[in-house]
Amino acid sequence: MRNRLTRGTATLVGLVLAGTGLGAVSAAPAAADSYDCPAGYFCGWSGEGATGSMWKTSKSVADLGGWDDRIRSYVNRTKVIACIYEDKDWSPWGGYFPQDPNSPGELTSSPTATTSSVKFVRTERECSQKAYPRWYAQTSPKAQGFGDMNGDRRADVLVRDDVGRLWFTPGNGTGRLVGSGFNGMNTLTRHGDFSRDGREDLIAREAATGKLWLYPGTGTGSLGSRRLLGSGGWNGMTKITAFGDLTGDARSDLLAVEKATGKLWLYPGTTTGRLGARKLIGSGGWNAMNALVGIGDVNGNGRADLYAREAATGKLWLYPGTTAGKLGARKPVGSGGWNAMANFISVGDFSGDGRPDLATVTNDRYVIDGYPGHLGWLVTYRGRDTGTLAAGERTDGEWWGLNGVG
Ligand SMILES: [Ca+2]
Ligand SMILES: [Ca+2]
Ligand SMILES: [Ca+2]
Ligand SMILES: [Ca+2]
Repeated sequence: MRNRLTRGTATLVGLVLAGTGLGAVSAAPAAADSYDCPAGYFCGWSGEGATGSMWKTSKSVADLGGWDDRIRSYVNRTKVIACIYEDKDWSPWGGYFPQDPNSPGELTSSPTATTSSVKFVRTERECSQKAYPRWYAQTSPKAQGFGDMNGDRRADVLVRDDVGRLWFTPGNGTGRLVGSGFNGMNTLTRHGDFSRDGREDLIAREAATGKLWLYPGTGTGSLGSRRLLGSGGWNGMTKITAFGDLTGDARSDLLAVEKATGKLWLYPGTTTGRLGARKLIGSGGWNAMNALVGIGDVNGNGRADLYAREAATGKLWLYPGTTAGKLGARKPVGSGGWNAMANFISVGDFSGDGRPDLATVTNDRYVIDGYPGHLGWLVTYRGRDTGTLAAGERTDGEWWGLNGVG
């Protein structure tokens, strides 16, 4: 999903698009000369409509030199995004336009020539910043047992970008590539250790096959060779959520809703790192919920608790895990408005007070100053000892252009 056109004008990309002459110009009908641009190149012409002399490059160029502010029409015949900047050195501040790959014959034309540098990237975010967002977390006084892939008691986030690369962000603003090809997965979830080595793992559902895969964490944020956790049929389930321990055997369990029945099932983690026979923990009605979050043990009874978002109302409910291995009477968390969240991230304690917290990323229903459209904000909620959350803090507006976080 491309976010560029739907983002509000208060965000960085919205502002720079508004300021660039190139952004207002759409692709023109084919001009014969645009076919002169070979596949694999970005080409610019001194005249509109691919007329005049042609400049071409297959590599990023920080300074167009003699071609600075001379390109009046261009085409992107590479297979990646060409960021076209008003300023030299790929500086986004003066304005830029992310040009997707063009088909032969397409081109973009403008009467003014403002291009000063060109950079090739895989994802639109990278025109202005890193492929991954900035994530910061404090060190927790105690290990939470989840949300921490490298075992430093600091909450981590896994980020999937638009081209399916997976980034490990350890909570100090940096990120590291730990995988690719994950766009074939339509569920990514993690909550503690399933493989029985004490290191947090990632669970993913493969869209094409309905298989469930375990990617064992290596304890550094990286992932080892995957192995099959569920041989098929998982496409009949929805909201697959690594959850934490509900059964009381200190092993992490998995939850999922059966689409056909709305039943909520628990798949217990076993001593061999597999999933045991499933148990019914919700007899129906769970299709009314459109997000589940394994938030951790928020009320301190040693059993994992669940947050669930009700689609019709946008309410978030706390379902406390009971010592009988079931879910107790629910109570509301906050007053609604949770449908403005695209992602819930169960990261554990990022605030450093020992209690699990919740991180969210907004969708375009998120309202700032009375106006919706503010997708891609990281909004963080500190956990309280009542199992509910403190007011959300708008933490960072640059969590856009991603394909999932967890
Ligand atoms: Ca960590
Ligand atoms: Ca593990
Ligand atoms: Ca609990
Ligand atoms: Ca906390």
